Amino acid sequence: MRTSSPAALAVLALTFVATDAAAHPFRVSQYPNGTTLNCDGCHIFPGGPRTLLGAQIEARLVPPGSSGNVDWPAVAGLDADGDGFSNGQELGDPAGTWRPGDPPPPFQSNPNEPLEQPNGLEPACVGDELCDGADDDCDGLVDEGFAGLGQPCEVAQGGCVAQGVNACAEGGQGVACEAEGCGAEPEGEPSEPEPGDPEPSDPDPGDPEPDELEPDAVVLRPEVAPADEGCAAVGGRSPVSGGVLLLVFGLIALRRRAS
Ligand SMILES: [Ca+2]
Ligand SMILES: [Ca+2]
Ligand SMILES: [Ca+2]
Repeated sequence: MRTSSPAALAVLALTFVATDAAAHPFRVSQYPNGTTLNCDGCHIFPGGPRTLLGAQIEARLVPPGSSGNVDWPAVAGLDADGDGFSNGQELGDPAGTWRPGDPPPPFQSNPNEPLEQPNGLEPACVGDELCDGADDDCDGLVDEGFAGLGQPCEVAQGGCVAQGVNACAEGGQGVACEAEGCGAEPEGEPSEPEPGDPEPSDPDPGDPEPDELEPDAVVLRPEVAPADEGCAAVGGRSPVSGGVLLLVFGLIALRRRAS
C-alpha cells in the first residue's frame, strides 16, 4: 500500500484551505467588526479549524450548512473565550442590535482571546446561572438547570389547593410555585364544606326535640268553643235555673187557691 507523500498532503491541505477560505468570506460582513478580525475571527488560520467564536457562529448559521448566514443576535450574548465578557461586548455591540450594512461599532477586544477584555465595562457573564430570565453564564441557554421552571404546580392556600406555574424565586437561586387564589365559588353552586363544618342535617346539641316544641309556638289557629258551652258562657238559662222558676210559680199558684 502506497502512502501519501508530504508534498501530496501539502497540496491537499492547500486545496482545502483555498476552498474553505473562499467559501465563506461573506460572513465577515455579517457580524460587527468581522472585517476587523477578518478570517481570524472564525478560523485559527485561513481556512483552518474554527476558532471559539467561529464554532459558535457555525453552530447557529441560518440556514444551517455551508451556505448559512451569521445569526449575530444569537451569538452576541455568548461568551466564546469564557472571559466573562460577551461576544457583543467585545465586538462593540453588547445588545446584539447591529445588522449587516450598519457602520461598525468601536472595536473593544478579541472574543477569541480571554486575556483581551474591554476596558471600562463590567462583564455581562457572571459565571453562575441564576433563575432570572437571563443567560447569566453566556452559554446560550437561559435559566438552564432549574428543574420544574415553567411547569404546572399546586400549592395549598387557605384550605384548598391552587393551581399555578413554577417561576423564578426571589434571589434567583431556585423556583417557587406561583398560583392565583383558589377563586370565588361560581354563582348558584353550593360551597364546598370546610373541614370541621357541621353536617347540614346535624341538629345543634342544644336544640329541643321536635316533639318537645311548645304547641303554641306552631299552632296559631284560635280554639273554637263548643256551641253549648258558648251559650252557658254568654248568660243563657241553664236547666237548673228553669226548674227553680217553675217551682216558684207552682208555689204561688197553690197559695192563691188556698186563699
Ligand atoms: Ca476576550
Ligand atoms: Ca445560561
Ligand atoms: Ca439566568
